[in-house]
Amino acid sequence: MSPVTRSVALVGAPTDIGAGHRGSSMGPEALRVANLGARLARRGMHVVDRGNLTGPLNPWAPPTDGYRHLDEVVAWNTAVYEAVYAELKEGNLPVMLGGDHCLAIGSITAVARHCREKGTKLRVIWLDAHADFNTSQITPSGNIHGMPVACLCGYGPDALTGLGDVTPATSPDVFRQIGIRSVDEGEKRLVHEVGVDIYDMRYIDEIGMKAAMEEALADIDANTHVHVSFDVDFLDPSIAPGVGTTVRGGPNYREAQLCMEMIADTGRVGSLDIVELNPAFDKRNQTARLAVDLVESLFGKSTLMR
Ligand code: NNH
Ligand code: MN
Ligand code: MN
Ligand code: MN
Repeated sequence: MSPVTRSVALVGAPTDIGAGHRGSSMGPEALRVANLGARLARRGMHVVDRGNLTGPLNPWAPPTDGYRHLDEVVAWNTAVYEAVYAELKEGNLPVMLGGDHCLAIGSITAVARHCREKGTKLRVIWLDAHADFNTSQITPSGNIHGMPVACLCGYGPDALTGLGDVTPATSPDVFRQIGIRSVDEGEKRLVHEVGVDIYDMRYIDEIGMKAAMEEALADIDANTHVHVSFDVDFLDPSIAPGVGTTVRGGPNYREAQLCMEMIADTGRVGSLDIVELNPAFDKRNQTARLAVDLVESLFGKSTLMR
């Protein structure tokens, strides 16, 4: 761990604008109730809670031209982009509290700009059951939370691919996707075509979380900024029921903890999204508490005795 105290800024984005279920708008408060800030402070970090961003309400409308709520998604992502960029500029480590996963378009566009300005290499560790690489042409739902990685790589509407200083904000080689087990048909063709590095559950089951993470983290060096985009549906639903889109066969607690500890060991984590937590599906805030526990591991809480 670096000797300097790290300043962490919590930025709430209470919206379910890109999701297929209502309720992830309550995610930021559930994470606060689960003591996210105090837990990180206990780890020796300086924590400031910036409160919540604001944006349009969810009109709960059907898709138009393959997108649900595109204008509102653009508004929320613009707010996230500006807030996350401002924190990075001040030298803080932004933790974006979603909200659904469409908000990663804004946060990662900001991180990508920061990396370009600093001359650092960007690595995005995408923890998710889903690849989130749909486009308006192939999406089965029109829900933009299924599209953020595609948008960040330039496959999406101009208003989302061009949020930042450069279009597109990133490229497929930046991403390492872990825990993937639900990919739509057209989406599967597209991720193969563009070459996204995917560590799916079949692969993790076969070689184990340790070997999979060693590969996924292999080329991180001292000049790398690691952004973790933590979709809580990454976790097995038996331990994390509080999400809108559960998919069986995800990492158990020990695998998820090891995954977080290994990312922490790189010492390069520079920004984080915690998304898709949906308190309307949760039981006694257990999924929020689990997410907080795992984020503590991501920031250096270790079970290691040697
Ligand atoms: N692939 C589906 C879609 O695009 C579901 C996406 N849902 C997610 N993604 N929770 O992480 O509609
Ligand atoms: Mn996702
Ligand atoms: Mn997901
Ligand atoms: Mn940085």
